[in-house]
Amino acid sequence: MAIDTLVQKKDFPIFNDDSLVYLDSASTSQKPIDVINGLKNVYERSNANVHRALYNLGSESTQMFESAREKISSFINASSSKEIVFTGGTTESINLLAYTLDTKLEENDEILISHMEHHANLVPWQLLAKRSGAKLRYLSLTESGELDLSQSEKYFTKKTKIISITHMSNVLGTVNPIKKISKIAKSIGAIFVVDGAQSVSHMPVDVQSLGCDFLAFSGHKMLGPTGIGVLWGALDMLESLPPFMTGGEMIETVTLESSTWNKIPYKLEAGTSNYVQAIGLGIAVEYLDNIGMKNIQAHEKKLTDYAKEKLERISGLHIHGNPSNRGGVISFNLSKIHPQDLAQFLNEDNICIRVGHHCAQPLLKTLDETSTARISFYVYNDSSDVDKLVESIQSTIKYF
Ligand code: C6P
Repeated sequence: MAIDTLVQKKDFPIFNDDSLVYLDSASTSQKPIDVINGLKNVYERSNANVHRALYNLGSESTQMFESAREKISSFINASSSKEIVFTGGTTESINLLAYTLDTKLEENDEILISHMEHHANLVPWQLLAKRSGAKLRYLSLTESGELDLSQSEKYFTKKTKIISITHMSNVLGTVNPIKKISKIAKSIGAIFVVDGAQSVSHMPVDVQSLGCDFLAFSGHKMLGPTGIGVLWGALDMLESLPPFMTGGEMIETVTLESSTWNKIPYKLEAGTSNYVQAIGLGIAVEYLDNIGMKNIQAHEKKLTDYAKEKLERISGLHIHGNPSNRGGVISFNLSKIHPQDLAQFLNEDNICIRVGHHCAQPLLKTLDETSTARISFYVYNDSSDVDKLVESIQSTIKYF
């Protein structure tokens, strides 16, 4: 049975080229015209720096910026829009934490992450461990590509001060049991950071129900512009952080000798924010809300099941991982064709997939691969995209 898109493709100008098969939304999503026009409107009609300009344009842009913060806050069910810190994206959000949480660490404390983390949720913690003398530990994975929590008492101990885990793997598609880990983190008094780069865009995410302390995500993966992302934190947690970057807006008073800090979230938003992009992200969130995150999750599940079934029938094709809870991502290898060659052949048919290590080299090592091919779905994909992919893979195999 054919699976239709969840949106009108004509909402997305990039699909004016109707031969385009875009299967790389885990990398970045395409943008609806509402978001594109929203950015244009701000620049054409309301542009002025936020929180500074005491003229009408300035109040207008400030109001739009703060209203975007409100929309994003309710999108993830934060308790208050003060809990939304605008950053450049997931990478910046996690780096902000890794630079400011050092105050909570002592030598021989432990930071716990996993083998499935993206480099953005791995390298910052490696550096923090080096700076603080803390030990970085890794949860390993089961055969099916899920977190191995079978020996949790060995990993979650009194020494564990920070836990940082991805909500959804960008390689295997595994959706991790965040609520369960939150409970364990609370029981040992550890701070729990969730990398939501692949989840906030694809499923309902409610920070209060997840029970974590921090959540990082990127606007460009959820129909929004590049250059904007969010660090959500429980208010008391954010308030306990020292400043990250310093400069304009994050201060309350400055003298030649010393400075005092602005309130949260502004204390963590030094300099001119990417306010136009934040407004664009507010529009994207409205667009997603109108579709409904539950519908998006269900749509991607249907497409993923459909694709898995068709891909599994291709001889010599191996899908990595078989998690019980998988989002809209599938990674695979062909026995006789390098992923890079495959991507080049698919490109001839205007089919976009990602190949490589997906910024998760340790995970690729556990898979015993240096590169995989990866497809990922979003609201504008349908089953004809999968059919075209499968056809193109089959003709690539024939060519080789
Ligand atoms: N993954 C992918 O193709 P930024 O680049 O800051 O927006 O997001 C970083 C990031 C962090 N965590 C996870 C789980 C991610 O998937 C990503 C981005 C893209 O898989 C680009 S490498």
